[in-house]
Amino acid sequence: MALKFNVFHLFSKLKVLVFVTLVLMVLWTAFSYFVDSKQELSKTKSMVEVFRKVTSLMDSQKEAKIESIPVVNSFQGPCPALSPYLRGASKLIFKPSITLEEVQKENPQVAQGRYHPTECSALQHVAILIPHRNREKHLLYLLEHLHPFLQRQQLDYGIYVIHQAGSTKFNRAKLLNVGYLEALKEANWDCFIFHDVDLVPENDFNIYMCDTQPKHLVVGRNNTGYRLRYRGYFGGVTALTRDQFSKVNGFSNNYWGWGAEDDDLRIRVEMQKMKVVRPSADVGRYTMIFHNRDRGNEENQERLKLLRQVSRTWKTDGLNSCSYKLLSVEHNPLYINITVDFSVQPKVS
Ligand code: UD2
Ligand code: MN
Repeated sequence: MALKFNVFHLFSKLKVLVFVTLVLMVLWTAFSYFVDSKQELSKTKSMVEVFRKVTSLMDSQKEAKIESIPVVNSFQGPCPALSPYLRGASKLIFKPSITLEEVQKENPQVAQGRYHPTECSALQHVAILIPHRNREKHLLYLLEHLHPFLQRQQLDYGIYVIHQAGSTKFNRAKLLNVGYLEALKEANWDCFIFHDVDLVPENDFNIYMCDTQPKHLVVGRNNTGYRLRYRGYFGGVTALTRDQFSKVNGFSNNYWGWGAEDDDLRIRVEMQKMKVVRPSADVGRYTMIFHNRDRGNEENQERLKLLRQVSRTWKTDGLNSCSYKLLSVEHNPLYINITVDFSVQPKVS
């Protein structure tokens, strides 16, 4: 009888124990769920915080871009030596019906003629200088192709069109000197590309950056069978750093009309013991949009005489003697337009 009672007593104790354990387990599960969700909540909160910070940073960058381009993102690394967006050779198509508005739409990231990559800091700040008068269609074709081309190269760039007003003899070289001097007033450009309005690059591996030596980018063009015209040829498109160009005192200002101003620059370069470099023939290819000789740019009869004098004249004829009457500087969406008048001497103040 006593044994029976003991067993019964033990059994009821065990039941209480099981019950208590069960209650404890339920409580523990509820407690840990509560703690977990609290942690999840704080995790989500911090993610939202990071996202908010990043977007506000991006917004402030956007604002900075509009106010004072270029912005060099100190927290970003430099762009790679070779852009991943390059495509190589391409067949160029020139649509006669193209409009400036269409080109603008295709280049939404270009503002006031300038662009810089947002994914990395560009290796060079490059000013493209285009001498111009009365070649609006050519300018449109060039802008259409050059903007995407330069963006694929991940460059921080600005396009300057230097427009000669009036109908006095055209002076390509002096316009380019003006472009250099005026562009440096608004940004600290590393590299200058002196670019004919009618030459369109065919291969984006032809990098629009400066080298340790002055660079001639036009190895060949369609209308000369893509061959170098002659040894020492330095026309069409050239790239010189700010220092290389200032070392030779820029172009001569005295070549009025067509011819030889490019040879003059080559002589200046060689006199400074610099050596012209070029891209390979398969890369340095251009299409020249067909044109006849312009009125006001007739062959310069003085050119050979001038060429013989370079060693005597280069020090006093160039950037340091380039005087001009600046008519306007307009910041258009796709390019900066500088208009100058060479027919009058500027007032000396
Ligand atoms: C060659 C050279 C060029 C220059 C010139 C002699 C090449 C590919 N180009 O060009 O760099 O040395 O001989 O001066 O070898 N322009 C106007 N409006 C005018 C006249 C000229 O905008 O009324 C500008 C325009 O940017 C043009 C450049 O000057 O591309 C050169 O003139 P060009 O195209 O008539 O001379 P071209 O093709 O013989
Ligand atoms: Mn031409």
